[in-house]
Amino acid sequence: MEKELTKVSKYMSFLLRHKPDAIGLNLDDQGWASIDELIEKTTDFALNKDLIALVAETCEKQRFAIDFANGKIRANQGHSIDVDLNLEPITPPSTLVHGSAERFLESILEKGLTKHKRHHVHLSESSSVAMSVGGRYGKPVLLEIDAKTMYDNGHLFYRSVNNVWLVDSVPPEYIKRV
Ligand code: HQG
Repeated sequence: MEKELTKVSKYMSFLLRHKPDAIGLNLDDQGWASIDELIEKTTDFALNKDLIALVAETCEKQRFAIDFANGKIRANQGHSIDVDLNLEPITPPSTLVHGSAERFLESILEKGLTKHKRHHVHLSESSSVAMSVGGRYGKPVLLEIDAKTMYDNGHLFYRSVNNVWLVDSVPPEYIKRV
């Protein structure tokens, strides 16, 4: 069952964050898709409402939000396509962390953290989460971000509903390897 849930979670992340066009799924400006349409247009395997709700509910990182009243679903963050999540800037804790891989370190300490294809650079309050995020790309390294000084210097911080901290970039002077 867990394998099935992971498969569906990855599939929905791919569609709702990056490529709804892969199955001709319509997303509105805020990234919401109709659950009925998602089910109807999924032909590779059998998808149903209970499975979608179970994935959204059990997903450890709370990647999805479901609007039951309107029968819609969206990804909480991590998009590469243009969607407006209506996030308001908020004050960050004094430090945040980012997990990356050893092989990216030189470039990061030179250029800072950049968002690549995503909308934001993703930061966390949890070192263990950051280490597992970094470990996806190789030997993980933990970077401490001086969020307070960044904020005091005018950088905007946002927090997704699933507690991922989001910034446009992190210049190198705010980054320290732990
Ligand atoms: C690195 C997961 C070289 C950066 C997580 C990272 C997260 C640089 C990689 C979410 C760099 C980008 C996002 C620079 C940044 N030079 N490398 N100047 N600046 N990098 O996947 O933060 O499981 O786009 O350190 O929980 O790893 O998908 O970003 O290693 O919230 O729900 O370039 O993905 O969520 O990789 O992960 P990503 P990320 P999900």
